[in-house]
Amino acid sequence: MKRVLMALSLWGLALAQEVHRVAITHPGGSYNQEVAFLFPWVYFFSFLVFLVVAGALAYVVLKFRAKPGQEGEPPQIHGNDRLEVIWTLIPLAIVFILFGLTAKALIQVNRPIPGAMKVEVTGYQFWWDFHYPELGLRNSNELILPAGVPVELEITSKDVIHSFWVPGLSGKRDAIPGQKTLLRFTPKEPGNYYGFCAELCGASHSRMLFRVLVVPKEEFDRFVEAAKAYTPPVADAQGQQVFQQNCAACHAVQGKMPPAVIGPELGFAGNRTSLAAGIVENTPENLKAWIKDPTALKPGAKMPGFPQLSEGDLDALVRYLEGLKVEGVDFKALPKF
Ligand code: HEC
Ligand SMILES: [Cu+2]
Repeated sequence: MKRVLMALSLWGLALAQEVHRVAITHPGGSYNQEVAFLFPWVYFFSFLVFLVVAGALAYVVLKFRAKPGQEGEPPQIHGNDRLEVIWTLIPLAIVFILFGLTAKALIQVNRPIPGAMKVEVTGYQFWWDFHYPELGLRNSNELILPAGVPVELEITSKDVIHSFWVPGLSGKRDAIPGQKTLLRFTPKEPGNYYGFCAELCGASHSRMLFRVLVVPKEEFDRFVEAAKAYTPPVADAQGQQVFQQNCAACHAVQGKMPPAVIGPELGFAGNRTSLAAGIVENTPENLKAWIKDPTALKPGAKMPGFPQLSEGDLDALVRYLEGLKVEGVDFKALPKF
């Protein structure tokens, strides 16, 4: 009884948590619109094949079953040329139709889009870096994109093989060290899309998530303008000092690409909807817990814990980090996909 109650309360807890809507068929962008177009065709032919095969089986079983009073072997049938030609040609036609439709979709999703915005995506154990070379901006773990504008992602890795996957927007692409793979799509529907690392990459592979924030074009432009003119605000002077002493060796707060990268960019930490590569909501409590002991949230994370910092220093640090943001944009209200 106790066990049942415990299982039920765990289940309730899971329900109360945010439900991840990982919709592969959600046509949130051009790539998934192609995929969503293919799905009904594949289902239609699968269902047709099932009906014909199951129907033929049922027919044969009924028609040729042993009847009362029947003795010995029934008459034997050895082949039927016309039938054999038919059941070869029809499946062949189905394969060709599916091949044609798939080839069309593949060509469509891989076609270069003129005027696409470039973003360099780099995978690290266990987080993602997003650099906009044309804009001179950088953000980590949350890729901000304007709705209706085509993008070209140049994906790579700095350590092991990862894989970039946003089910609501596009297919997967491997992130391979020393190699660039391209992924192109046009995000259409504004939203907060869940992203995943889809290649086993170490102890916290399952916690190597991220978000893609698709925002209306005007909001994106406003963000870019403010981000270009960004000087990291100092919401708490003591917090800034603690940061300089303990964190600045690994983290930058300028929103730009530093020459050597160790940890995620924290320039727009206050604008983030999530923390630590999309694993928890961006709240002061979660931020504090992360700084104290990152590996409690993410085993194997390559950031040391800071249990030695006093409560006062930690709170000041959190106020400083949450203050690192550009004003006038709100990403937390975006619907989640
Ligand atoms: C030795 C380098 C190093 C130091 C020092 C360091 N970090 Fe980190 N930090 C990292 C790495 C690496 C990650 C990414 C971990 C992961 O997600 O797997 C990270 C992640 C984070 C994140 C989550 C980032 C995100 O995009 O959500 C925050 C917040 C953070 N660090 C804050 C701090 C603060 C505050 C300090 C100082 C008290 C600090 N870090 C010190 C390397 C470091
Ligand atoms: Cu990974």
